[in-house]
Amino acid sequence: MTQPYDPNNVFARILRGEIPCRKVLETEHSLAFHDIGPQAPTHILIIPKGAYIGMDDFTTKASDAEVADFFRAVGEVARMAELVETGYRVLSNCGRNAHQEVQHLHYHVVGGRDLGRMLG
Ligand code: DGP
Repeated sequence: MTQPYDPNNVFARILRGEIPCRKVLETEHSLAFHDIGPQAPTHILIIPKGAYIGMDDFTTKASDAEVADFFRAVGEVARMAELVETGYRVLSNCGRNAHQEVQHLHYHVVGGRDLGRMLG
């Protein structure tokens, strides 16, 4: 059984303005801000404004407009951070095996240095 969405998770609190963040981009359905513990010179998180834990509920419950807005925001953040020419990594940890820490869907956009190879 999947867990219910916790409205008091840290990203829900950022969305409500209860916790500050260093905002990068805000769109109708998405918010992007700097990660609190950057793993590279650029480390930005993109989240949907809706209450989605991971890719499963996002892709089954969100509207087409929310999904399109979110993925466009991911691309726009990479452009805004000037990562397109040098390259960058996009990843999302979903669930227990991926060690998802915050239970609100988020994509990491990481770049600004050589990130090494991943998955072989
Ligand atoms: P993950 O393991 O994929 O669930 O990563 C969660 C990320 O969220 C992690 O890189 C650190 C970041 N994070 C946790 N709490 C906060 C916070 O209060 N503010 C910001 N900006 N980032 C946070």
